Parts: sequence; C-alpha cells; structure tokens
Amino acid sequence: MMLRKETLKKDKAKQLFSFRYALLTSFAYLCTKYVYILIFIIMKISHIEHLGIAVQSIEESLPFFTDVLGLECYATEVVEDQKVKTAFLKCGEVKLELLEPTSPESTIQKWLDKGNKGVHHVAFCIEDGVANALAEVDGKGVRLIDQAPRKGAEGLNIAFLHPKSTAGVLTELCEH
Ligand code: CMX
Repeated sequence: MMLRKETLKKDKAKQLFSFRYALLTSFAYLCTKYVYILIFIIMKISHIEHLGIAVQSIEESLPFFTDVLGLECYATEVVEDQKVKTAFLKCGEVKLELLEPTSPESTIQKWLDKGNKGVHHVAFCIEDGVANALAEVDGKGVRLIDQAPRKGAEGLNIAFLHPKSTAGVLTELCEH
C-alpha cells in the first residue's frame, strides 16, 4: 500500500515536471521569436515605385513607350543636381522614368558611354520611411550611396544603394 502511494506520488511529480517543462520551453520559444522579430525587423516595401531607364534621347525613345506600348507620358522634369532630364510614364501602379543625360558629367551619360542602356535602376516604395530603411540596410552591411534621404524627381525622398552590394541592381529607396 505504502509502495503504491509512493509510486503515485512519483508519477504526479513527473507529470508536473513535464507540464512545467513544456510551459517553459513554449515560453522560451515565444521569447526567442519575439526578440528575433525585434532585431531583424525588415522594412516594408509596398511596391516598385518606378524603373529608371537610361536613354540618350527622350525625344527619340518616347514614341516606343507612347505609340507602341500605348503608355501616357504625364510629366517631364529636369533634375539639376543629377544632371538628367526625366520623362514619366504610368504603367498601372508602377512608373517608368526615362532618364536623359543633360551633361557629359551625368552618371547616366557615363553609364551609357560604357555601352550600357535600358533599365538603369529599380526604385522601391518604402512604407515606413527611407531614413529608417537606410539605417536598417546600413546595419546589415549594405553599401550606401546616399547616407541620408534627399529630394529626387517628383519631390520624393530618395536614397540609392550601391549595386556592388545589391546583387548588381542599382537600387533606389523612395517614399511619398
Ligand atoms: N546598375 C548596375 N551596376 C552599375 C550601375 C547600374 N546602374 N552603374 C554602375 N554600376 C557598376 C559598374 O558597372 C561598376 O562595376 P564594375 O566595377 O564591375 O565595372 C561599378 O558599379 C562602379 O562603381 P563606382 O566606381 O563606385 O561608381 P561609378 O562612378 O561607376 O557610379 C554609381 C556608379 C551607381 C555609384 C552612380 O551611378 C550613382 O551614384 N548612382 C546613383 C545616382 C543616380 O543613378 N542618378 C541618376 C538617376 C537620377 C534620378 O533617378 O533622378
């Protein structure tokens, strides 16, 4: 009789131990997950804002986009500090930004001179701010071209990331 009671007591203690163990491991798992989310918080990209397309002449390239693809060119703008003239077309939610150099010193002219043409950069629309996104990618070791957001075409806050640390795609972060 005494032995049976003793065994029952031991079983109960074992059950309590495994229950507490399960509770503790679940708690530890949730904590780890929460801390992981906090540390590795990832920027929110809503969509591709635009594709930058380098052309030698907007006048010569535009008819393909308007007359063949049927897209509407809704704005042109000269961005002095980037030494480019831009033409914007809308394609659903995404824009195409044609970029024509306005000076031999323009990064676009230099890129064209190396024999490149076509898609020059991809711009992502950041929901929670370019400054936050820059701090985040900087922390992850990505090489920044712009250390802080600056004004780009259409008055957007923008910043570029170097193609050497973005899988070869010149990447622009922007916010409305
Ligand atoms: N896409 C992918 N790679 C590119 C690139 C592009 N658009 N432009 C340059 N590179 C590569 C080059 O091929 C080169 O690679 P290799 O060394 O393997 O040949 C490397 O980048 C050169 O890098 P760098 O010597 O640091 O710089 P560059 O003088 O060639 O300038 C860059 C390149 C990206 C830093 C410069 O173009 C820049 O600052 N761009 C951001 C601003 C910009 O593009 N403005 C124009 C658009 C403005 C607007 O949208 O309004």
